[in-house]
Amino acid sequence: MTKNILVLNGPNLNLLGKREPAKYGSETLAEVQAKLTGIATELGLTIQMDQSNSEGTLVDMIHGARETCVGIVINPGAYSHTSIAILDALNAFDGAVIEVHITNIHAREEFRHHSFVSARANAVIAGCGTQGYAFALRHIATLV
Ligand code: CA2
Repeated sequence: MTKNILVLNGPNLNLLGKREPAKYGSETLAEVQAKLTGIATELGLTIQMDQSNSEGTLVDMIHGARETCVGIVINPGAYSHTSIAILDALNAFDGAVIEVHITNIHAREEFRHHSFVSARANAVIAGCGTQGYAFALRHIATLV
């Protein structure tokens, strides 16, 4: 069976490509998904891409991945800096986890410098723009 990867995006990332292009780039989430689907095919993987603005829904999606996915690429958005619930859900997931940030969170406000999710992540990619998702997918292919 093909290895499935959950690509999960947190709050406000539905606005990608529609607002603040100087900070987050001009690619929409749908365009990112189209690119990742092509790369996944090349790598012999499939992807499921989801986004939610709600912490509980993100937790539920991570729980769902326990049955269906061998890896998770996650940009938890602002919940990176606040959510122990998302960290706990990821700790209950057995596969590989890559954390992605479009911006370099370490070059931004101090409150963005710490991510709870990083304690669980196999790797963290920050500051590569939306290309970071592709880097994450290529790396997770080496882990799963
Ligand atoms: O750099 C990242 O990917 C972040 O996870 C993005 C979050 C931010 O809270 C994190 O500190 C770093 C914010 C996502 C907001 O996404 C938007 C995209 C386009 C327009 C407006 C917001």
